[in-house]
Amino acid sequence: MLYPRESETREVKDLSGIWKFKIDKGNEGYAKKWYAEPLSDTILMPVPASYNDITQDAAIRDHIGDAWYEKMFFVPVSWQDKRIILRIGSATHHATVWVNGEKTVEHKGGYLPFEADVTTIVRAGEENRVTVTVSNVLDWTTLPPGQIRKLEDDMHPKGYQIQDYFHDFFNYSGIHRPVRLYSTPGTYIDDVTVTTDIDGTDGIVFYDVTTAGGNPAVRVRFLDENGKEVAKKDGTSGELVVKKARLWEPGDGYLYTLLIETITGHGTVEDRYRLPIGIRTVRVTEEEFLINGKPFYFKGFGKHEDMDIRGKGLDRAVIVKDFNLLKWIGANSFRTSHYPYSEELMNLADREGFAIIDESPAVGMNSFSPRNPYFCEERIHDATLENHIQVMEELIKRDKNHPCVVMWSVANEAATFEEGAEPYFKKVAEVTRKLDPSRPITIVNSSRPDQCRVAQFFDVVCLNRYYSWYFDPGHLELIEYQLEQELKAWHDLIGKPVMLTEYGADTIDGFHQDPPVMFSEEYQCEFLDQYHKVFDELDFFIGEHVWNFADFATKQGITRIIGNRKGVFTRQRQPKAAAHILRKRWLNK
Ligand code: GCB
Repeated sequence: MLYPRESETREVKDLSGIWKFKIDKGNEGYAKKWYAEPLSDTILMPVPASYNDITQDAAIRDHIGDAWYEKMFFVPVSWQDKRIILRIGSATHHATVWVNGEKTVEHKGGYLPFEADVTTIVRAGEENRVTVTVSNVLDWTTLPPGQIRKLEDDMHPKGYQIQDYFHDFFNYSGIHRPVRLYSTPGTYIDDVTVTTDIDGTDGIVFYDVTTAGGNPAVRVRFLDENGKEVAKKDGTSGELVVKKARLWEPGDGYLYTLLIETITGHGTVEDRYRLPIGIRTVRVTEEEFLINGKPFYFKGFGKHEDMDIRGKGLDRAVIVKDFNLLKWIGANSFRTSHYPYSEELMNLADREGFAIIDESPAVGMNSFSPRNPYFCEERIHDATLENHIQVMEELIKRDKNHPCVVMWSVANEAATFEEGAEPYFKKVAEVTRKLDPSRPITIVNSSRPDQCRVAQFFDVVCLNRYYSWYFDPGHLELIEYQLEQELKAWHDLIGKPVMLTEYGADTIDGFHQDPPVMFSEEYQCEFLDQYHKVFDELDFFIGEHVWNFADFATKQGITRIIGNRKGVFTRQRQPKAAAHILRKRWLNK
């Protein structure tokens, strides 16, 4: 799926801004056809943003159900003869979109884009109305899963219900990424898939373009960063050879441009699209993760899209600041825990040269108890698997051409020790590999090595471990002993490289205790040092992602002190003491 980019033949109009908004308290909007007329009794709401923290109203923050958005917009007169697409970067978790009262698209899944062809619905040169309904309800088929639970005891008023979800971040909702209109010619470039290889000093670029709305001839040109043409070819697919290619690598995000053109019978260019391309390879051996044939060691974090006020809404100031902090601290990579991040962020990661483990929103799939399994008819079942496959398809369709994506993660901390998890993840792994044979795949695991039933389907063992936090809290002296044993056991059993995708300790900035005590800055520092001692001894160990980059919002609960505080930075991006420890380590590693 192409990211909307302007060109000589395409225009983009951003509908971000202040929209009208209301929550549907009585769950009556669909039945009463709120989309048919302009919405009434609305408040103002920024787009993109989560709606939860924008007002002073706890009922809006904690609303379960539909929220309605509306915006009036003009379609430029010059688009009269164009194909016109309405595209939503993401709406969390389920959206229905109407234009001028007509239903155009529905989408399930809160973290991926979707679009509708509105050519025949919008009126160029006149005012049009877009209405978007966003639901934040999770069930056993959604990723992440959840359930609405009625509390029907005498402690709760009649009809009282809550939404359970099993992931550790706040269920922010709303239109989280930009809403855009874009135009293309009637015959247009629909998609392109690019993979790259290296042959000596040459870069090899394989491309495959699909067009729609006609059967035009296709021409591609390959340009370097100065706009100089370094290769070209005619045809919808083929191989380009770039002599003495400058490779994309972590820390040096060099990007070429694949300029794709469709040509009509008369030789005129009809459509034109420019795709940034990094030439690089990724391979995994039994002990190493190789980028461009060189061993790569992951230094970085599990992150979140999360910030005061805007919640999970895209904020360019925040993402640029985060990249600056990542560079400052000496990180070279991160994981999009626990869902696909914005396309705008992915574009920046290409440019800034960060390696990304790109994760699906399959999180919170861990067991209630061994006797109450998660992978069973009542919970994670065939319909969940079907949706999981659909999400992997959409994710790979969106992110397949990003050089920054070096590995797909199909899930975080699922109950991989359960019997039902085995066929489930075997299938997810098979499909993911087929969708993209060019990248390694992983599942982020928290099971014990002798109990996990799925690690063999994946290329890298990614582990989340909390020794001296959730296990033996306060016993920093046990980390070395416990961790070393476990990491070796994983490698002996699976014979694949191992990395830690989470290790961390909640730390309230400004709390000090020496000798270290849990929640103090000293504890976080000592905790990390102990883990690092072990990492540095193991040949098959390929990386460290601290949990988490920054403090982030969670649902309320007795173990969360206004959110999860395992950040190395505060939620406002100020460094805790541990940031300096990591900086010293990573800049020298
Ligand atoms: C985990 C989860 C992550 C949590 C973290 C924690 O294992 O993968 O989503 O936030 O632990 O802090 O408990």
